[in-house]
Amino acid sequence: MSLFEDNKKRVIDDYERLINRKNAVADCYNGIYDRYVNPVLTADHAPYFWKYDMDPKTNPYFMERLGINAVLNSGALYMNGKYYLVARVEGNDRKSFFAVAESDKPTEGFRFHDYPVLLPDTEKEETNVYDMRLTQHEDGWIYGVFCSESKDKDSNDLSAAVAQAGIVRTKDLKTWERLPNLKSKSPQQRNVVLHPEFVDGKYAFYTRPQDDFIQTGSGGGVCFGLCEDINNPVICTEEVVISPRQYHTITEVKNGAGAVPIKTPKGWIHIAHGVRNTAAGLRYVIYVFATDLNNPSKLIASPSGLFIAPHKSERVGDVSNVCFTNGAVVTENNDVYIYYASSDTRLHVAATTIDKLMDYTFNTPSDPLRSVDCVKQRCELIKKNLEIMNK
Ligand code: M1P
Repeated sequence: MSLFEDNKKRVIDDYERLINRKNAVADCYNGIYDRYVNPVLTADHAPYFWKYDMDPKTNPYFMERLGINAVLNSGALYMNGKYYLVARVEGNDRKSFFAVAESDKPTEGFRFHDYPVLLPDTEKEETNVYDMRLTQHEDGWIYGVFCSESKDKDSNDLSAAVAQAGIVRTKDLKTWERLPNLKSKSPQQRNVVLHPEFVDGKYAFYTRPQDDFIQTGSGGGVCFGLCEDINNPVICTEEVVISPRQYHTITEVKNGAGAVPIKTPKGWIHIAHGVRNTAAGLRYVIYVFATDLNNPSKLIASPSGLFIAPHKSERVGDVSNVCFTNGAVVTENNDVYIYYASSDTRLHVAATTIDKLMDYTFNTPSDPLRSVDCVKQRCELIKKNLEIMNK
C-alpha cells in the first residue's frame, strides 16, 4: 500500500473505532446522576473528510488540511426516538461553527451529519458563533439561540468584542432560517435561552445582560424578559433577575442560563452555570434552580452550591477548570441526559431522572451564605445521622 493509503486506512479505522466505542457508567457515586467514562463528542469525532484532503494527487502524505481543535458546548434534542446534539465545533483557526450529531443512544454512538450547519449569512459583522440552545417551542418550530460575536469597532483594543443573541429556526435540523438578532437594553448578551412555552401570550427569553464582553459588570445574573414578535425580536419588558449572582457563592463573578428549562410537576428546573474567581483563574461549575410553573420568572428553589464540577481529567483543557452546559433532554420514560462540556474541549453526558432531579432541586437545602450557618446546617445533618446510626 502507498503511504497515502496506509495513513488513510489508519485514520478511517481509528474514526470508526471511536464512533462505535461503547460507553459505561463511571465509578463515582453521588446518587444524583451518573457520569460516563468516555466523552460523547471530542475533536476526534469530527469526520475525517472534514479535515483531510482525500485526493492522493493533492495530498500525497494524507495530511490534515483543516484541523478541528475542540468539540464542546452543545444544544440537545430528543426527537422521534433519536438523540441530537448541535455542538460547537472549533476549527484550528479558532472559529466555531455548529454541526449536528445524532445517535440512537443517549450516551454513545454520536456521528456528525456529513455537512456542518450553514447559517444564513445575514449578520455581515459576525465573526464567530457558538453555544446554541435548542428549544422545541409550542409554536411548532425548533429554535436555536446562540452567541453571535463581532469585533467591537468602538474600541482600540484588538480583542474587544460584542456578544449578541443570534436566532435561527428549523423543523428538521437541516434547513435553518435566520431571524434578526435579539434586541435588549443591554449592550452585550450571552447565554440567552428561549423558554419552550408562551408566557402571557408572548415569547419568553432567559437573558444575561452584561456591560462588557467578558465582565458582566452591573449585570445581576440570569434574567427573564418577554418578546411580542419573534420575527422582530425585542425584549419589551424589564429584564428581571431570576437567579442572582451572590457574594461568596459559585455565581459570584457571573452566571448564565444553560439548558432549556425542564418542565416538571413541581416547577421549571433550570440547569445553569456559575463562575467564581480563584488565584488560578475563573472556575465554571453547573448549578440548578427552579422557577414557578405558572410564572417562570419566580424563583422557587435554589439548592446549595454546585451540581456538576469538572472531575479528574475534565479539569484540564483549552480553558481549564470549566464545566458548562447548554443542552439536556428528557425521554418518554422521564430519563434525563445532561450534556456538559469540560474545559472548553470535549462533551460529556450525565444521566439522571426527573424524579431524582426534582428530589435534588426541591430537597437540597439552600446556601445559608455564611460559614457559621453552613456549619450549623451540616451539624444538623450529622446529628440526625448519628442518632439513626447509633440506634
Ligand atoms: O470559557 C468558558 C465559557 O465562557 C463563556 O461563558 P460566559 O459567557 O458565562 O463567560 C462562554 O463563551 C462559553 O462558551 C465558555 O464555555
